[in-house]
Amino acid sequence: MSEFASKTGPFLNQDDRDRAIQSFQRDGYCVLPKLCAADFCDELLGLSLELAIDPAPPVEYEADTGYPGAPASRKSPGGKTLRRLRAIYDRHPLIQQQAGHPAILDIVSEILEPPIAMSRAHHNCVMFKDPRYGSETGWHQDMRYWRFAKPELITAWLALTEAGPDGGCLRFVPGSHRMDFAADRFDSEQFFRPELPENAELLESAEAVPLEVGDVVLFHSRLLHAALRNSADQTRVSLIFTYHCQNNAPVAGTRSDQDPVLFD
Ligand SMILES: O=C(O)CCC(=O)C(=O)O
Repeated sequence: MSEFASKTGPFLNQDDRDRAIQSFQRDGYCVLPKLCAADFCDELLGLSLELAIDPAPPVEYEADTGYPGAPASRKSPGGKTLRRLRAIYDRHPLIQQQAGHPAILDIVSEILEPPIAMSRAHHNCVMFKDPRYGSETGWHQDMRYWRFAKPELITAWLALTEAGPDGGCLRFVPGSHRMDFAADRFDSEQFFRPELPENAELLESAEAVPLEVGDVVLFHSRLLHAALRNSADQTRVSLIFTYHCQNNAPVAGTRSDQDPVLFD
């Protein structure tokens, strides 16, 4: 697994930074353990839970996902269990602080080409996964839903609660960001078809990536990833942003085409 020690400060030391970048380039993801301080994560978690009470739109409920394990409709038991508080960047300055985390921008700038932008259209959310009604997310590449000039984006996922193997942690297929897949290896909803023998063989190399509070995982928009349901006893909460080069523009008129946040 791509994991290495980090300092508690906002910047990584040179060795950890180099190893993070190497891991990312090889595997398509890297974990930055304890990148965010515990008290900062506490504040972000408190704020997220507060915003989740009678949440202002845009939001996504479990019933809206249509994923395995999701309630059938918003009217079904658990149907209005919150899955995503969307457009989170513009909701609070504390959240903006995390989006502009200097170590994340530094690593992303090294992998992509600066200056960097953050997409308001994709992720840009607090994601919840409830133990009772939280659904499973099948194998997919985020890039199959996004439209940019180049398929080169990086997502930063901060754990605000523990996300262990029982808690629906992310699973990745290392190196899949460098592979090309024929369209028929995905279903009509753009999920990778686990029943195909060539897909099943590749999925055997998948790694579960448990995170503790304050850990950040960076992953490539072409990386195959998935997450099971949450069978732990607490809701999983994470704060998620996606970055790209400012010169890698969203395709006009698509869902990706929203004014990004620009970082100098
Ligand atoms: O937590 C999950 O179920 C995975 C979510 C995910 O992969 C995504 O939103 O792209």
